[in-house]
Amino acid sequence: MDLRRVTHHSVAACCMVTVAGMALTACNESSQSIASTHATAVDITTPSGVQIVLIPAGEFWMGSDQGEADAAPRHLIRVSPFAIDKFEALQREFEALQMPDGSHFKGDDRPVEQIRWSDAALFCNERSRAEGLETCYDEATFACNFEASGYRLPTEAEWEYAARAGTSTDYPFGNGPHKLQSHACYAGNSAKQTSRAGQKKPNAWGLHDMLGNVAEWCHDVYSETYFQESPGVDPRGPASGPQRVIRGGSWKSSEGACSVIARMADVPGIADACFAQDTYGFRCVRRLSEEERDRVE
Ligand SMILES: [Ca+2]
Repeated sequence: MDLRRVTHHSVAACCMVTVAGMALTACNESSQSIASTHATAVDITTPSGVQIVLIPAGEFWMGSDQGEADAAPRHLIRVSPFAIDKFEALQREFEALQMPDGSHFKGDDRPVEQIRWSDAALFCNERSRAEGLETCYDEATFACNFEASGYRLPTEAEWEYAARAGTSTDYPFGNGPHKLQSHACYAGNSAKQTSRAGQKKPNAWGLHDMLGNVAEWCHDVYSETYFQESPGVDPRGPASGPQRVIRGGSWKSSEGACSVIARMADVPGIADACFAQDTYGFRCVRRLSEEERDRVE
C-alpha cells in the first residue's frame, strides 16, 4: 500500500457530548486525504479535547533483517483500523483529568515522562471514563480487554505501522537518519530535555514525535524472539514476561535508537516500586466505532 499525503483541507464541525453530568464541547475536525485508492487517515478531536488520527487497516513489513537481532525477521503483518493520538500524551491532558504527573521537564505542552507502564495504562482508563467509553484495563491485574471501546496502549505492531505511515524504510523519510534533525527531538538536537509537542515534522499520516522526544510504552510484553513466532494478524505480544516494549527513542537517544525498527523494553511497575526514567512516555490508541470504520475504508 503506497500512502502519501497529496492534499490537506480542514472541515469545521461541532458537537456536544455530555459525560458524567458535564457538557464538553468537541469535534473540531480536519481530514487528510492520502494517495491511495482505498485508504484515508482522518484527524479528529475527541470529546476530552485530544487530537487523534483514524488509521486505516493495512498490511506492512514489520521489523528488519538489517538491524539488531531482536528486530528480525522482517515479517508481514496485517493490522485492523484504529485511532492513535496525534501527539505523545501531554502534561495538560493529565492536568485536565486530574491525574498525577511526575514529569521531570515541566510544561503544559510537553509530553508526560517518568511514567510507569502501569500508570500509563491507568491514564488510558481515565480518558476512557471521561469520554464515556468502556475501559480496557483491569486495574488490579492489568489484563486488557481489546474489545472494549476505550483507550489502551498501542500494540507494538500498531505502533510500528503508525510510525512507518506507509513507508518500508528504517526511518519514515528513508533508510538513513539524514533528515532526523527535522523529524525528531533526539540527542543530536534536544539540549538534553524534552521539547513541546509537534515542534518537528509529522510523518505522512500526520503523527508527530513518533521518533524521539519521549520513547513510548507499548502494550506488549517484550521478547527478543517474538518476531520469529508472531501471528500475522493483529499480534498482541507474548502472554507473559517481566518487561514491556518501548519504541521510538527519546530526547536522549542516538540516531540509531530513533528508527522505526529499534526495540527497547523495561519493567512496567505493576507489582514493584520502580521509577520510570525521564525518557519514557506514551500515547493512547482505541478501536474505531462503526461510523469511524466507514470513514477510513
Ligand atoms: Ca516519541
